[in-house]
Amino acid sequence: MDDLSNQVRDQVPSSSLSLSAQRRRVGLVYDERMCKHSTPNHESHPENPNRIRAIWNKLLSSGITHKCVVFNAKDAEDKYIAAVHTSNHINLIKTISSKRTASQRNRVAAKYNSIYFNEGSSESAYLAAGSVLEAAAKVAKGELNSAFAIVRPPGHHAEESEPMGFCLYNNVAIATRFLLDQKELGINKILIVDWDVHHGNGTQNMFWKDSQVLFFSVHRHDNGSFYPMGDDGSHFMMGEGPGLGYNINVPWENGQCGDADYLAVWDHILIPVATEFSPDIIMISAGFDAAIGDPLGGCCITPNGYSRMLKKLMEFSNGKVIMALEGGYNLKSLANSVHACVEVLLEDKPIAESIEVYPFESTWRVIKAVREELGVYWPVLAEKLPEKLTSKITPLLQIYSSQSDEEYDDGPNVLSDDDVTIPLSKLKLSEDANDKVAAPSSQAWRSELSKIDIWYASFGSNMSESRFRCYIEGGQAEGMQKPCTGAVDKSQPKGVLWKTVPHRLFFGQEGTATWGPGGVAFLNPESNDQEKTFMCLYRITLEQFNDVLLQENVCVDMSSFFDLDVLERLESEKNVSLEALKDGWYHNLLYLGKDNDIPIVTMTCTHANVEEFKSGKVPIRAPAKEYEDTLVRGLLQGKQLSEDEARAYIQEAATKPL
Ligand code: Q9C
Ligand code: ZN
Repeated sequence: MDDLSNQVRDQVPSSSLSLSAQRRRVGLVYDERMCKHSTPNHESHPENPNRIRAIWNKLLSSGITHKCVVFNAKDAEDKYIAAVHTSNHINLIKTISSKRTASQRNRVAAKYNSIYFNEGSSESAYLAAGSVLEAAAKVAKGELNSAFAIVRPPGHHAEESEPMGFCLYNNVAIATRFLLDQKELGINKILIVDWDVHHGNGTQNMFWKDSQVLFFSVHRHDNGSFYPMGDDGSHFMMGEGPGLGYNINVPWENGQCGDADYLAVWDHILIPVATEFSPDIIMISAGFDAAIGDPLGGCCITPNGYSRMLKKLMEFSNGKVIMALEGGYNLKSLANSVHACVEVLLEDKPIAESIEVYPFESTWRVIKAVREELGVYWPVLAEKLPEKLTSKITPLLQIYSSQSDEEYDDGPNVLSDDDVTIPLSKLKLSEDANDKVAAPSSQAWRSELSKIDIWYASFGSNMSESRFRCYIEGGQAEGMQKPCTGAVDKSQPKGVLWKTVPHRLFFGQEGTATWGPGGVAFLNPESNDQEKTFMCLYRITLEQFNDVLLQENVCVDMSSFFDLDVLERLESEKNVSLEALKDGWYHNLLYLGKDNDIPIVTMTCTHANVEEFKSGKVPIRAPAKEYEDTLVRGLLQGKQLSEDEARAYIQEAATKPL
């Protein structure tokens, strides 16, 4: 633990209290010792110590820790762990670090599903469980209003008698059982909300027959083919005996679910049931692997989405909420999401409105199915949802299999391509869905930027016009992993123009999900008179350009955009790197002059990225065949080069040293 955090350890934040007497007391537990659990030979693994470090650094650097009550972890006592785990299991976790050699530990780990152990595993596991328990006890006693336990290893897959899915002890289950067993706390009903992208199988089983614990899990199920595989996460699993009806699963059919989908589940399942159940306290199994950009989840909840989901839960139990970290493997996205949640717990900032998006059709199908099954036990779910509501959908053009669990790379969202495009207009849409992408007040920048035209200069697959138009109109080209949502303003480009620029075209990166092994196109932001790159310019509004940028880059935080200030800076400085999009590979804006007094702008990697390519840190690589073909097609359509010339042009860009 570092100095900064010690300043606020166990202190009432006095300065802030005097400013606003009603500030809520929000606990934060973090302890560097939970970083000791890691893979034995430093093999890379998504569940690694940097996860909680990234969160803690983000909270420290934002200054938010000073508004919270920070406390250190302590070991969970065996007697509390024993209330949900067998003594064999406790024995395994307790002794795994001290009593065995690395190879013995590996052999034990291999007996379990998705588990590793090292010499620090026991200590971390005890601290993770102890932290959640301590946080829960403090909230239950009223010492804190709410708390966030930044812990690892995670817990919700851990079963009574076995570790599983990166989880050793079931931290949330241990704390939940503790709260119910300490009768003097007066807690009789606990709602567990598990929003990790994976089903909380361990927690479900531990409270299967228990009516004091309402376990609610929303997760990818993909018909039983998503981790942890099988039927446990289906909505037919509703509990047993006295616990019947107190287990609610919302199983997604596929990935891609985002804010609109989750909030629809909140509005039409979770919140009505929670109102009826009226919990004394809420535990959140807060995994952030359904967050945008997560390499395992394939879903896209934004920090704002998490804020709104959490806010709705704070209306219950007088806001007594304990959040415990579970999954979440994109460090940026993870840290931003946790930060957004802590802000909500503190209640000192209104939650931003966001653009209105509708759930997928499959989301309504799942919601209806869950309501139908659970309506037997929760009458509020038995009513039929109005057609008017469920017809508001965003089309899911192609159900794609998730990025496989093996694929831990959170690489860029690159251009993908083909000319076989399904335009949004050809899709079966309800009347509403087509014309209703509302632009509420928080999107006020749109009207201003819609008045400015710029030339968007493309050099990659976007040179192919039909492909580029997916980003404007929405739609999906064959071979694309997912449809583009398009821009809010779907009007056609006002002009197309070809130009060459004195910049180096090159191809790099290992590969992409869409194209397999092979590089994608970049433009060296440094100009060089010896070089010549063909560019296809589209005249679009600055508002549309922002929507293209968002689709091209992994966007985690939508707080800043390419606005008029940026445009002004760009004209004088030639280069502006957009911080808000810095996770993407195309967030560096490059000014390429004017045509007809309209600025020409492209997006590429940064100078720093070019250095990484030069040093070999990121590989230079020729494009995959399909990707090359698309570029060639664009050049031919634009009548810039013959096929042979186009191939030679790509060949040279792909092979000449940087
Ligand atoms: N082929 C949590 O998010 N995937 N656990 C294993 C094996 C395991 C995720 C894939 C995913 C576990 C807490
Ligand atoms: Zn997970």
